[in-house]
Amino acid sequence: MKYVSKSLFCVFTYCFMSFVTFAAQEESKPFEAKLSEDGIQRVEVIVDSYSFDPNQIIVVVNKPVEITLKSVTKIVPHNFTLNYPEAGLNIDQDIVPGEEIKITFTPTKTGSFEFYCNKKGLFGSHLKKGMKAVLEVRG
Ligand SMILES: [Cu+2]
Repeated sequence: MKYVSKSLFCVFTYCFMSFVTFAAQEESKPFEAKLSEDGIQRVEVIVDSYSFDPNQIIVVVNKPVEITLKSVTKIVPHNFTLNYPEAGLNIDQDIVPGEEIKITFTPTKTGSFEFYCNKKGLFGSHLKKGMKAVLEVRG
């Protein structure tokens, strides 16, 4: 009997750990920005607690990018920080709950650049809760 309960405990632990690992893996949702006739690459991003959707934005280097940030939260303020001045990326923009704002910039280097929310709640930073994403600049 003791053996059985120990086995059950192991199975339970294994299932639980698998679930934790699965939950921790963030699904990548790549999105290629659309190049408009006016030469601007546009993309819409849904800002929620605690995510950016899409969380992987693909753009082309040396062409202006316009990101529309749509907050879908009612109370929680968020932020968009993209800080790589050497690549033409230098944004620190707060996003009021429920509002929609546009940010524009022109990436001057190729590479993968992380952006995130710099807000902190009672239980830690939004970044630690996974509120980050990637801007991929291609040649
Ligand atoms: Cu946030």
